Amino acid sequence: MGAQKHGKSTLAGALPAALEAEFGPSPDPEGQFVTSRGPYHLHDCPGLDDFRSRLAVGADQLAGVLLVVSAEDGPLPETRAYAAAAREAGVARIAVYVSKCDLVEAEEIAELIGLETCEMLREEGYPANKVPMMFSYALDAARDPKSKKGRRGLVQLAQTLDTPFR
Ligand SMILES: Nc1nc2c(ncn2[C@@H]2O[C@H](COP(=O)(O)OP(=O)(O)OP(=O)(O)O)[C@@H](O)[C@H]2O)c(=O)[nH]1
Ligand SMILES: [Mg+2]
Repeated sequence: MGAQKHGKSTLAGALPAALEAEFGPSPDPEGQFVTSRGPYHLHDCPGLDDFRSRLAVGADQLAGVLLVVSAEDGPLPETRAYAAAAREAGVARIAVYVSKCDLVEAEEIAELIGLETCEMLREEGYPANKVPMMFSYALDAARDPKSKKGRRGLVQLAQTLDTPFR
């Protein structure tokens, strides 16, 4: 989940092939990707309404939520609205993925965006010091899943998902 155009679909599209290159083939190519721990099902929420209706059907069925925040724009009011909806529905596991890190001049800028997002999550009631942050850009991996550079951030993401982060 995350604000419009922050890179959710690019990430969702790049993950399966990049992780297949790292961990082997996915058992089900439809929305599934596989890590060293096993298969995951990923749902790319196209908007806040879709996310809310998914939460209404069963927030307890969600293993967790990945909040995508563009390093260029930072957390927007829309980003906060997603976080508030997740918190209200009782989603405990949340991780921050700072996308489009290739568009900012220095790593520190992306880090600040990550911290700003965690601060926003804290305001929404999440234990910010326990929220994992990841920094990457999915575009390279989307273009070429075999590109090691593009893959690095996505493999880090998979490893984070494999760790109980709360
Ligand atoms: N430079 C760069 N551009 C990116 C990256 N990820 C996504 N983009 C670009 O950002 C734009 C939006 O990306 P999407 O993946 O469609 O974003 P989204 O969050 O799914 O957008 P909506 O579904 O419309 O809300 C596209 O033009 C992507 O090519 C990235 O890591 N780096
Ligand atoms: Mg999209």
